[in-house]
Amino acid sequence: MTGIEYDDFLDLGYEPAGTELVCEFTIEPAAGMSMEAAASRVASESSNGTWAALHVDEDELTELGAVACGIDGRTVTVAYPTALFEAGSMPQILSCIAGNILGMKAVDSIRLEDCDWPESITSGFPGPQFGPSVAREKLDAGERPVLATVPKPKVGLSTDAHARIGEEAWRGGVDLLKDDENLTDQAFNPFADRLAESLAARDRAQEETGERKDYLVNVTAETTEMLERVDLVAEHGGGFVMVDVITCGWAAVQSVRERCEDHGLAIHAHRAMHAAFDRLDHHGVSMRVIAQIARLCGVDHIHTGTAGLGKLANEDTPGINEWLTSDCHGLRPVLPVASGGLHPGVVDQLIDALGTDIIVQAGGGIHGHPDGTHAGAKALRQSVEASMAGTDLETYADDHAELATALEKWGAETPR
Ligand code: CAP
Ligand code: MG
Repeated sequence: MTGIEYDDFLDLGYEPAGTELVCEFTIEPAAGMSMEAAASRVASESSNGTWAALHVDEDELTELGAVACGIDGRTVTVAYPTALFEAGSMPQILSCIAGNILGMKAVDSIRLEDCDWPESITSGFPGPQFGPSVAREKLDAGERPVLATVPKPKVGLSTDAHARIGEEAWRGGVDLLKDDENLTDQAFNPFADRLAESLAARDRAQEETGERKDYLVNVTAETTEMLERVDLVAEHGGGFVMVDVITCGWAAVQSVRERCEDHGLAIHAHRAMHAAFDRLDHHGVSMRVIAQIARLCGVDHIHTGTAGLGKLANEDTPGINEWLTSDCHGLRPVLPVASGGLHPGVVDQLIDALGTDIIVQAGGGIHGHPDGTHAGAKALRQSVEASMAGTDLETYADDHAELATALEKWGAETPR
């Protein structure tokens, strides 16, 4: 017989094996609870332990206990054996490392900050099909950032208006039209009509500009329905789909990834609801971990923020983008998306902060242009051309009226 109790899950001298998933947590122990005691409870409750001492026949038990192997201030490091996890199942992994422990009384707060994923786990996941290569394989962006726009207002436009705005933006120099996160299949703009009309507009814009264009159509829905929408996108000659990955859930994302492999479709991940997990710096799940999960599950693009330049709160965009494009046991990289309150006047700062291997999405920053969508798209494209040429925006605006108008309206700041 072997006993299992909380203390068994703490070993500060333990060196994690290369095959183990190593997670970093920030914890605030409850009153009267030491860091060690809290750490052992985190390791126990997120693997195979519980509050009562257990006595089990070794012959009937596979040893799966995690080990709290490091404490540094309020940071706790926990190592998990691969056998604890079902290969290729993100929901099961998260039910361990981000499950009950986030609600334990033993801690006043706990945040999953980072994970070091071993190959024994990443090999069970497909990773992205394309990643940053979409810029050259599916579009003609070359070395510059890919430009995207969401028609605004975000919902309520008719299908005709949506497609018309898309065509004006594409003709103005944008590469990708993108649905908003809350636009799916509503009566005012049904999915199938929107798909067909927008792709027809895309084809006209491609004809006129000589550049490849595409559409990030939002397929978010109940999973079976979502897979049918993916098939419809392929049938209509689309090259991309968009999914609200947090609200759909990772199981659904994994199903979409499989279906997109069949059709060669790239996946744009919108992260609506991420702030419920990562907004507080002492509780929840960090955006860094959410981005890691998304890469393993196989999205090609994911929103990671604007390095503080936009309208939304973000954490550590440069650090997250670096992880998304660094080696991870051979998984393809992910193309980061900067979005939220962006306009031509901040593009130079954005590229300084995040580089050019990004998607720049501007909704209000294009459709709010005083001369309308087409001029707004041209202004955004001009701001990128200026940055790529190393010319400051003001100087470039001397010969580019659309950019000049945008700078006059918005300057180099994003209003809150
Ligand atoms: C941006 C946006 C995006 C956010 C998402 C919006 O519109 O369409 O959903 O950027 O946030 O609805 O606000 P604007 P994040 O370009 O008009 O601001 O990228 O941080 O996930
Ligand atoms: Mg949006």
